[in-house]
Amino acid sequence: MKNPVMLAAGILGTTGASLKRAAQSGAGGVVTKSVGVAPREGHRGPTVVQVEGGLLNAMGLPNPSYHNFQEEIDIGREGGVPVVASIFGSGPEEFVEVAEGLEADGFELNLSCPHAERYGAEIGCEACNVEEITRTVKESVAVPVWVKLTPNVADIVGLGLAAQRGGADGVVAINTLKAMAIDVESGRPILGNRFGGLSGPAIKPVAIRCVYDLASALEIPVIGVGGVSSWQDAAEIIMAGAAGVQVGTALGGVEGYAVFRSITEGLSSYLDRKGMTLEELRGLARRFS
Ligand code: RRO
Repeated sequence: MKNPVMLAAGILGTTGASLKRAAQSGAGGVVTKSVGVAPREGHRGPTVVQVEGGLLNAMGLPNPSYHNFQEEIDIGREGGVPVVASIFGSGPEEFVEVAEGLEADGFELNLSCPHAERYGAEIGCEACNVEEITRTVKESVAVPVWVKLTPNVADIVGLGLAAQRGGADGVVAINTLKAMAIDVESGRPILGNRFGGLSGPAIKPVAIRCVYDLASALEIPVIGVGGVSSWQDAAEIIMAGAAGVQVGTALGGVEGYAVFRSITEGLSSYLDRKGMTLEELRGLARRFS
């Protein structure tokens, strides 16, 4: 990639036009919305609510299925940066079916959505599933395979090590934190699904800690995601050990797509000012153990 700042899965990754626009706005790579074997409408609404420090979502994996998605990837590729397809399934067979059915520059295995029955974190919280699914997909495709991990476990490093044993080329940390909001007038859970995933600034310290722990234990690259909205946030997650950074919820902020340029330009001015390379910045905080 020409720079380490990518569009995270799930935000604006449903259409080729928005993938392409993220690329043209300065993203070094883009990740699609997760796609599976069959079309899904997702959970009933409300599916997103703004809360203090971020967003709570329970979209419920809405997607048109891989059968109807190649064109979006192809349009996204016109942006001139790698397009990584985020994919999900209920087990190794479904993951392989989707991966073999799509042509992308890489795959990100969603083993971490916090609120979808039979998918995501329901299977991805067990290290044996992470290892088996990673290995099976790796054996079926020739492009890089990343595994997106859930922070909603006691031991995210155990999951990262399982992905590494399965042959992953990298892990992506973190998906959203399982969370809930209740309307105080009615007492009703706000999200249609009741529970959802928290993203945005509130989860950044959790992401920093997960990346730090993973980068200390793994030999494969860790891609950091969670509450990154400025070049300072990007620098912080790289100092924790991230080899790349993904930006999601911040795309809904005032800057919109311009956030990619402000992060990449801010980061390179910072590196110039410090007389450092990205490589030298990576994992800097781990020296202070
Ligand atoms: O679609 C979703 O509701 C969703 C997914 Br696939 C995910 O990985 N993480 C998330 O917070 N929401």
